[in-house]
Amino acid sequence: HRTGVDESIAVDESRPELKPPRNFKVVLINDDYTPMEFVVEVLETFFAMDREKATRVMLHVHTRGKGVCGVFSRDIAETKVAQVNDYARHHQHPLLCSMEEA
Ligand code: NFA
Repeated sequence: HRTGVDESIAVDESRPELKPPRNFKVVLINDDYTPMEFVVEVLETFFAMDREKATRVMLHVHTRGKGVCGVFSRDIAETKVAQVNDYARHHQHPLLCSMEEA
């Protein structure tokens, strides 16, 4: 017969505890040689910015030395960094992208 103990009460199952996923800022670094228009193109292409936002972020990087392109999971941030650095190298520009924990 029913005691009320075994049924109707959800007993929590033992599962390994997961650490919350960490987020990472993808950062663009200023240099003296990469054309401004190329940086705008990178921000539009890899970070889905419209021309106004891409221009604002490019000018921030240009005047402040670095700037955040977006915040992503570690995997996505690593992919963005590699894509931007490969693209810049392919076009023979010294533009550098890196990531830092958010
Ligand atoms: N400082 C570069 C120039 O004057 C433009 C630039 C902006 C480069 C943002 C890299 C990042 N041509």
